[in-house]
Amino acid sequence: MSEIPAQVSQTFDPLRWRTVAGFEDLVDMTYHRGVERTLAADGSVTAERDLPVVRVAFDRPEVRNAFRPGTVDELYRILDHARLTSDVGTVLLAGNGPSERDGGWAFCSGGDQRIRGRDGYRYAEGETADTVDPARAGRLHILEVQRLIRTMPKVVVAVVDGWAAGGGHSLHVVADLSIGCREHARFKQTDANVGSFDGGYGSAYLARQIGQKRAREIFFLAREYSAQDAYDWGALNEVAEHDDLENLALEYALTIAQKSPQAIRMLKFAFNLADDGLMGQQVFAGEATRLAYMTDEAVEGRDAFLERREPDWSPYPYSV
Ligand code: S0N
Repeated sequence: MSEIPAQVSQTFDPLRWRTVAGFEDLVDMTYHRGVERTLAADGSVTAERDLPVVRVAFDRPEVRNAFRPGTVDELYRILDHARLTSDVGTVLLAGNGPSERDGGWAFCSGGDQRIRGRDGYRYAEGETADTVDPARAGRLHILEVQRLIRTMPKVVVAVVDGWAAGGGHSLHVVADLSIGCREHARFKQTDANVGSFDGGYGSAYLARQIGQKRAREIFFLAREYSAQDAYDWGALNEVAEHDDLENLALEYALTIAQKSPQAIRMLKFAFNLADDGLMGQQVFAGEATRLAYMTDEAVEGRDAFLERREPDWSPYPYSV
């Protein structure tokens, strides 16, 4: 039986999660695996089973969950672990909160502006242009995270419980599904306010979702929008009351878990294909090749090579 984890967010129910082993060193993020625990009358845990879902959350509520390079490193590491965990089908991406200082809620407010230099982001506060590792400064590696979300064979759900601003807004856009809290979720694309611009998924893919005029308005005017606005425009799958948001996210994960993993994976990559160009085709085709390797026809090709003979394709028709 796993230990009941620490309370990482006001909306986090520790009884429904366990800390993922090997990630005890996280500083800016939290990472939990969903569990179903059975309790005795005295509250002790009598049984436990893993659920096919993980919760990945920004844990810098004092800066509205802004990310610095170390945050992005942790996020990438967690997502890659989730990608490789074969009994996890859904990844919930959230923000812990509220801020102890002012009670504000955030999903993520994008790049940490306090450590942005002319040559990119400092790895940590206090780092200078002389001490920064040039291999890390200026790396837009949040874009690597976006690509991982896009190509991982799992459903990524943005659970927006507060501000989604700047690069945080873009993460919600790139997620497969998004749900938002009626009371606290706020959307604002501040990139142009601070001289940054996500010219990829954050903008162009947003326009695919909600149309060119509205996407341009969101970037050019940087207004504040509610969860209901985002839902009405097709940028959000569902709006939930604050107390129901995590339940709804878990319900999504458990529903997805009832579907064929292969079908979900192929559908995700099929949805991506047209917008992702040749890279989208490559990801989709990679899965098709993996399936083809399971056929007798492909086995015949491999065996013929290994046995140094001509392949016999006669059992395999051109028309099916
Ligand atoms: C989120 C906002 C709207 C919330 O407003 P609210 O509720 O009034 O709170 P505040 O009082 O403003 O904030 C509370 C405290 O949190 C700090 N803070 C908030 N956001 C950030 C942030 N992004 N960086 C650092 N600190 C932040 C506030 O300063 C305050 O602390 P105190 O009281 O101590 O000052 C509002 O906070 C807001 O507008 N935030 C800024 C949002 C923003 O502009 N984000 C950056 C946008 N750009 C990116 O994200 C780029 C992302 C990226 O990496 C990228 C992607 C593609 C291509 C290039 C890049 C790249 O730049 O590298």
